[in-house]
Amino acid sequence: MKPGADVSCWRISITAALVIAQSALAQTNTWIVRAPLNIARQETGAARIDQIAYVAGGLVPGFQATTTVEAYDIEKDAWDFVAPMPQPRDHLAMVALDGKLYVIGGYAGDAIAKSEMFIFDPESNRWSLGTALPSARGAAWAVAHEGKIYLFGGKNAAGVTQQTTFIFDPQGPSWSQGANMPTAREHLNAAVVGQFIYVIGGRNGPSSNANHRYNPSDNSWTIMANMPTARSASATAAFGHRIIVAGGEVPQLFAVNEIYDTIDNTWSLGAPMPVPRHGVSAVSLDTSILVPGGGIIQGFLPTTHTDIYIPPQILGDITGDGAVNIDDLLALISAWGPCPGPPTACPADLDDNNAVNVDDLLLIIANWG
Ligand SMILES: [Ca+2]
Ligand SMILES: [Ca+2]
Repeated sequence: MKPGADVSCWRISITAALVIAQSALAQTNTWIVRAPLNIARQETGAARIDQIAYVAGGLVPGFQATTTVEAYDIEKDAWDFVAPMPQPRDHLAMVALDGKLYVIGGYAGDAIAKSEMFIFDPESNRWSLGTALPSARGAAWAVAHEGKIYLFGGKNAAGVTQQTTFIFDPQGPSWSQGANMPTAREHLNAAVVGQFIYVIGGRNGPSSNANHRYNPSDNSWTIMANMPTARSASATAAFGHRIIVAGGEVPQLFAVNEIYDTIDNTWSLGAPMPVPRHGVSAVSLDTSILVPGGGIIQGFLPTTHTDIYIPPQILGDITGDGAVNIDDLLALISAWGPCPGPPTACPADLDDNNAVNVDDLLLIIANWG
């Protein structure tokens, strides 16, 4: 290998990153239509492994629960089917952990909570049976965090809304119980930011505006700033240190998109959903949030419509991934010097003085995180 070959490679990848960043930054706080699902569905589960986002189960036309699973190639903007689940499920909880998908609980078109766990291995395109929940749950929500799965709330097999926190350790494999949520909720959402899990919205009859922070390290709950608009079954995903909560239902279908800043403990408004939906599981991509399908009226009317939301830019985030970190520092260094001028964009010029210099470096440092 010639000396300097690595450097030129590095330059090419940084240039590619900047091109992506420029196209992303050209339109932030916006929704963009993506390839539709093959099957209209709502009350799904969704999760991402590497460059593939998966959408499993849900209610499909005819009010049937489905076994089907669709895989979205993020780079190609294309959907394809993978092996179906062993049993139909809607209102399921789903996470990705260590390269596998975990489907937990849910209904089977009957609104009666189930306890089974199904595990999908993308390498073999096969599903297997995991460790069942200690108690059946439907319309619960699960997240993966530091090698474990946390499942919050939902309804039990008798249809009673729960306050429970169940914790799955795949090393056991075993379920244990954590501290109860401050309030019982189903059709709720949760997202992980840093060391905390934020459990937001949901309902127990009327919708809730609760925003409760769970600390897995000491099994404690903290009540955070309420979501401005009480909603359930929203499209919810973490993006850097912010959490996007878009759409939802009860007592109506909502288009509102509210963004929670976990650092400031404040909420702000994002661009509303152009196609308002509920019962939709969102997936964080690198510079956007994928929102596949969902219900387009309150209650039941599933769609194939899929879009992405690009959150508002935060100062210092040149690469558009929602965080200010080493990627942004590298982008700044590669763009160092005078801006090329129109029509070439200069996203690393954070203070808009037509040069990428120490002022911009200081802005990155000031907004680090
Ligand atoms: Ca960044
Ligand atoms: Ca500048």
